[in-house]
Amino acid sequence: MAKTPKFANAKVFDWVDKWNKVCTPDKIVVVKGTKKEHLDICEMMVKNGQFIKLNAKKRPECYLARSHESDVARVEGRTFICSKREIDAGPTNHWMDPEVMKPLMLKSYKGCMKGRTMYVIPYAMGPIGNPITQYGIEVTDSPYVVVNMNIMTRTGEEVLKHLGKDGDFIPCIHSVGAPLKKGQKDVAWPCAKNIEDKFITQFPEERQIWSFGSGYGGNALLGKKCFALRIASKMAKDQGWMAEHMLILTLTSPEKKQYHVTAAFPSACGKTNLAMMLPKLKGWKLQTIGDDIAWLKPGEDGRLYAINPENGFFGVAPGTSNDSNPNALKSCKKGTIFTNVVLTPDGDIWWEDMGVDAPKEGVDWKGNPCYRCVDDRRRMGTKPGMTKAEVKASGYVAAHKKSRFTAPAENCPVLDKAGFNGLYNKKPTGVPIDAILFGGRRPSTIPLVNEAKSWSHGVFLGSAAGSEVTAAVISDQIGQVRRDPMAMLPFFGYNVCDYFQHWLEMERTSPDASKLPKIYFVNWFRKTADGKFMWPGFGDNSRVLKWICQRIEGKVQAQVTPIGNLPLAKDIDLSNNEGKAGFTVDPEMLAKILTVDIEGWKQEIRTIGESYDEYDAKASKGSKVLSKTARRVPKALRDVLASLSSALGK
Ligand code: GTP
Ligand code: SPV
Ligand code: MN
Repeated sequence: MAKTPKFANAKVFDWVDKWNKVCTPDKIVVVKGTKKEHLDICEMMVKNGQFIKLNAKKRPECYLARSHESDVARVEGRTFICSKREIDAGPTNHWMDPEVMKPLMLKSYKGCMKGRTMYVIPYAMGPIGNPITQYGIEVTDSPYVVVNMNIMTRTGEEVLKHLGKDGDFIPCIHSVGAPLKKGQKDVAWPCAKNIEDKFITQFPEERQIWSFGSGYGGNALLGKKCFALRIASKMAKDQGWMAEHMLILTLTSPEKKQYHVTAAFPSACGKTNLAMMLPKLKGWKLQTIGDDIAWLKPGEDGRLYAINPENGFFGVAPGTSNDSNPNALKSCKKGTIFTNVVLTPDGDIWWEDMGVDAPKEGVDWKGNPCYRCVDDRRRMGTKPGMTKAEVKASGYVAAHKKSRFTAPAENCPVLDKAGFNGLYNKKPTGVPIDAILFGGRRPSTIPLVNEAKSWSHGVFLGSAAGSEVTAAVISDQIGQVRRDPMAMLPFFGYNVCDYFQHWLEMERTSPDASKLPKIYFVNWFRKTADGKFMWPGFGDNSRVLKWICQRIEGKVQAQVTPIGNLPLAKDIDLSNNEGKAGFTVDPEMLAKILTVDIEGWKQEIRTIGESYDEYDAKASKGSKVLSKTARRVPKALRDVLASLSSALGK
């Protein structure tokens, strides 16, 4: 057995020592967080066949990993909130009694690191020393996790130094769940192959994270969804702040006025794209602070101040192109880890809709050869000579649909360095937020942008966020809206009804509620009957951001409607970035996405009500000992729904 190293912090020692005894690794390495150590681990993984080093001229210090076919995304069905009482996990989470879960998982962890190295990763969520920042220790047997955590969080000795003797942190344990026998050769992507053997477990009251069996993304990089959203949302609820699935951006007007905006869109609905967008409007500048998670704390002045707790971008690869998101592509130029994309013969990477020609042949995400289509330079098939139609019909993609890049934030050409470092006016407060956006993929009904009439109306709009189900997801639910309140559905660390109440409380407990951010609901995804996007999206979304800034300044009027305040079409700036007219959106189309679809909204109200009813029904199940009212969708939200319903008429 390996000897547990010394740590100045007794709680760190106890955590590492406990898992050393349970998991019995061959060796323990405490991650220092230096660049040399990072590259040494990457090179070791190359030797072991777990990484492919990319062409150093084209992609310096970049590597490609191919995951096991069973381990390509978060596993929501195996994600558990283990609060003591089921009611505290709420109607949207999988719950298990911690007294049952712990022994069960301990059985899996027993001897699980045999033949492997146990890494101890001290990490910070946020700039080290910032008052909003929190700390974690992740014990893991995955070098892939170590190098991804090095990019996604601030890791290493500095964190241990900051923790000192008694600094607090969130203890995390992770194992891929694949011990090695003596002399057994490792595989390229070790993990538990059966889905039932995977566990992504949060203990919100004890503030611990136990993960087993998966090596992928949010399942394994425990600082991200497990800590920064599930555990942090519970901490935030207890302590009066907010942990949200939101990007943070800084927008500067031609008059040099700065605005800070956060936006919560469900997974794969455009956060990374909006966070790094190139505005199409002359004189407007956009900078990135974060692309996935925001922690917001109320200041004494009543404003909400935000930091991005992360240090890198774990972005969706397919669709990222020079047209859609040039800044994301530039962020991947060096020091990036790619997972499940195509390897080109010259040691570079490629994916569908990257906006560049596919190589004549390459290696797909499964490690099999793939070939450029004969009639489409931007698509690949499994055999030479295939046509685009043949490939489309087979459903084949050469890069996995959920393939991702792990890129250092510092690579982003438009990073707002001060904001990213948690500074505002040189003080470590985080940045004051002017507007909060909610959104999702809504092919019908939901207008381009809708301004909430009040904070509680905004909370209502957030609670009703969601995306329409497309054929790619669940075929028998096509056209239905899957509600994803505040884009947090997979990430609530506690009861969703209490979470709604917490949002409402932010206004009630604010020292000056008039200073809270204005709330908007945006929808870039309206479609025509024949399935075409009605709004160009991407850089053109700057036109919507400008309108929002003008509303904040009180510079433009709005159409006051029952559902909220919508722009007058004339107030959406349609000039291009040379300041000339040139933007092509059909005026009829624009008018349509700026109009209240009365019939659509009646249907909308019905289904929002149904989602509330479902939370209520499940929330009161097994809650005999508790006050039921505290566990139901707050009355304030029901009131908004009722008044909207009567305003629209039957
Ligand atoms: P997670 O990292 O999973 O949380 O996703 P995300 O919210 O960061 O989504 P991302 O920005 O990676 O976008 C996902 C997909 O949405 C990509 O395929 C984009 O091309 C597409 N997308 C993003 N913005 C727009 C837009 O304004 N219009 C349209 N039509 N598509 C968009
Ligand atoms: C998401 O699914 O919202 C992601 C990817 O950002 S993961 O980190 O895997 O959760
Ligand atoms: Mn995300």
